[in-house]
Amino acid sequence: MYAPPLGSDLSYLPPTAGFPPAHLEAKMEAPLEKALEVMVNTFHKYSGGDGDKYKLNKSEMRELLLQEMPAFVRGKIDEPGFEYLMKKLDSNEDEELDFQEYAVFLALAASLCNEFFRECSDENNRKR
Ligand SMILES: [Ca+2]
Repeated sequence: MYAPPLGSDLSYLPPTAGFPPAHLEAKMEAPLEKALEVMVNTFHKYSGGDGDKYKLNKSEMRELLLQEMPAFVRGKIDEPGFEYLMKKLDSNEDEELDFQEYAVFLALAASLCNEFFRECSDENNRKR
C-alpha cells in the first residue's frame, strides 16, 4: 500500500485520521497509481499459488494471461509462443518469473498496446 515519502510531516493531521491518511488515500485514486496497484496485486494473486509465493511458475503465468489478459492472448495460450515468451522473460533461467521479470513483461505488453493505439490513430487520420 501507499507509504508517504520519508520525512514527510503528517503531524498536522487529526489523531483520528488513521493510516493511510484520507488525503493520501484519495491520491491513490489517480488512474496511473491505480494501474500500478493492479499490476502489483495481480502478480501476487497468481504467484501465491503453488511453489514459491513470490514467483510465477509456468502454470501460474498461463493462468494470469488467460484470466487477466484474455484479449491480449485472444482467449487461448499458443504453447510454442508461450514457451518462447517464458524463456525470453526468465532472465536468471530458474523456470519462474520473479517480480522484476514480470515487470519486463508488463513493459513489453505496454509497448505493444502503444504501437496498437498508434497504428489505429494513424489509420483514423488517413481516413480523414
Ligand atoms: Ca526467473
